[in-house]
Amino acid sequence: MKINAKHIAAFMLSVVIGNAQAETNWDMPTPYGDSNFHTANILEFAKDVKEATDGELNITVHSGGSLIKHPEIKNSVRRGLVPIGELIMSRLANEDPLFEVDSVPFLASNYDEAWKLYQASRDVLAERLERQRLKLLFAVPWPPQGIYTRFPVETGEELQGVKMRAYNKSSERLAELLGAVPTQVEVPDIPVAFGTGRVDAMITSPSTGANTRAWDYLSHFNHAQLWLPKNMVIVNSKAFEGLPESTQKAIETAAAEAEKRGWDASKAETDAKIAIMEENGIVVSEPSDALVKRLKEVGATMEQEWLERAGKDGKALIEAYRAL
Ligand code: PCA
Repeated sequence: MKINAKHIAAFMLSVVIGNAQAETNWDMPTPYGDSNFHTANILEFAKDVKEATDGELNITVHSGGSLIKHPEIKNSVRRGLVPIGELIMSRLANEDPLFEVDSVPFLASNYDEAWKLYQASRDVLAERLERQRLKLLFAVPWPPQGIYTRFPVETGEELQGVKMRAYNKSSERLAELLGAVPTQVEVPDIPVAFGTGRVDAMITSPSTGANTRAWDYLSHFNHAQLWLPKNMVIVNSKAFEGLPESTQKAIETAAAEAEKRGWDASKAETDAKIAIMEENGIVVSEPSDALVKRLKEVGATMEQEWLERAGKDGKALIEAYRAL
């Protein structure tokens, strides 16, 4: 066969079309801002996937709830509106209490315990997600949660009647049991919520405290180390299975690396962000014996309530965790 211009044109066209078909673009909504370590980790994950697939899968991260607001992210991934997204696991507490096991006070309040709890719960959580055709790619904890106020907290009594910002069911219930008045506020809305007087205190990590410039509206941080809630990255199973096998593998490898990198980054955050808060005038303190006692009482009530909600699967999960 003689190669002529027509053949070459047809070949060029097939190359262009071939490339266009091989290249997949994914939009990925995340709830937290660019200065957050979770977002930085996810940007790196997206970069790793792109590199490993030679640009065949290009994930564009839309941080800070800019594409889809936090409360909608899970269902958007489930419905296939977007193929992949990040959210805090405990946000799914209303559909299944197992998703908030990482937010039961003092059940796992340091990194070693949090890792064990994750090991004990990962499979069952992945399986619950798979029932909704969602694949769990990786999960990374926030630093331990503490209490931010405009006054010192010595016994917990001081929190009576205080309007307290919460972000999941556990932070809401903890506030309630301490006699405070909880209000759900997403991280990007924190400065306005304080500015307009909707809230006067909050439960969150040193990370989110520093990222939202807590010193502009608060003065004290109590490093109570209540729990370490996790963010997770989920992908629509159908979208995942529609990818070539090599791309699926590349995602899984990048996810495993992101998980490890994320846990390390989270550990480094605690001290780094506490130092930034101190530099900016926040008074950081460890909880007094009286406060520990009060928080442990409230924690015991919440663990009991959680066990009642989570039934025998919850009991089995706790037993698996304690056996590790
Ligand atoms: N930051 C997020 C979740 C937990 C945390 O440390 C928040 O405050 O909403």
